[in-house]
Amino acid sequence: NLENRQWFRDAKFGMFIHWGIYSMLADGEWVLTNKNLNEEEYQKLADGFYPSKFNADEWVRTAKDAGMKYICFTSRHHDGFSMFDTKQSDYNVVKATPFKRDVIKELAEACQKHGLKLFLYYSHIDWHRPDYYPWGRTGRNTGRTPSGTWEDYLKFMDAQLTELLTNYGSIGGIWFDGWWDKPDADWQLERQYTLVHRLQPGCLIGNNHHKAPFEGEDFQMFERDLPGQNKAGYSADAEISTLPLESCETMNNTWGYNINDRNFKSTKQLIHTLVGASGNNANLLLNVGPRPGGDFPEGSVTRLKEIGEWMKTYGET
Ligand code: FUL
Repeated sequence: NLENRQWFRDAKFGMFIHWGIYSMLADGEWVLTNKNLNEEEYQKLADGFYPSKFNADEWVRTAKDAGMKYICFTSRHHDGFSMFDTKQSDYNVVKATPFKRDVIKELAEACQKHGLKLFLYYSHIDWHRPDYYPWGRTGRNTGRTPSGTWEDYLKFMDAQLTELLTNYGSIGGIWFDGWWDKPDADWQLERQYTLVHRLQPGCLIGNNHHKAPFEGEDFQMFERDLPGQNKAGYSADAEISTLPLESCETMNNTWGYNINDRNFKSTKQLIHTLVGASGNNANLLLNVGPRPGGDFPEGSVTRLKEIGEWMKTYGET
């Protein structure tokens, strides 16, 4: 574990990937709640998910060529749709879509082949399950009727984490997110963290809660800010810990693919952010929101290429 923490510190640069059935609506990963959509209708998006251009090898090579050492992929975002083969719910990419391919399996193989580590974003929030109840601050209006218990929900997450940490070889880390939706809920994070570390002692744990880390976490992340800053407004209570640090950023404004979001930062600005993170002892996890068809938007591709050129000259290997 200490060894992996050191690996993480040295890695410096990774690729965040937000991709799910929300990508089809091309309006960011929060579209279900931001646009007050009917959740039952939203589920039907899965029927049309057939990303003919998805090529895990190409994604991973693109990251590697940009000088990145790891990838962090959304295994399940707040909409509750699993991008992997899970027995815990049929609402997943293999069962519910005509694509039927296990995206995480393909990514894990490609990462293995190219020597990058695979991290998995895992949402604590779920806007789909009726046992994610009482509803948190977000996702209240999706039209669900509550059923089941909080204990059921915790068990569901434990079972999914067990699958993720058993079926895909070595996982670099779990990037938890969403605790802040229900700060007063009994999350039993200690139990969850113990499970993760029991299954894969080397798997690093981070939790995007915008505070000092909890017991059991291995790295601390800062959403859209460098450690110590609070420009984005998430990190007011974030004390910098002695753990390895990571800052995550988008290239334009949204994480998930957004057809209207042309507000790309320049390559120069992005390199500046990377250098700034490094100077603050933090990694940069730079986001790409692939299109529904599975390819990266041009804006991202050109910037990644240019960053790669810069890394060849100035980045450490
Ligand atoms: C946030 C999420 O709510 C966003 O959708 C995104 O995944 C970002 C990295 O973390 O907390």
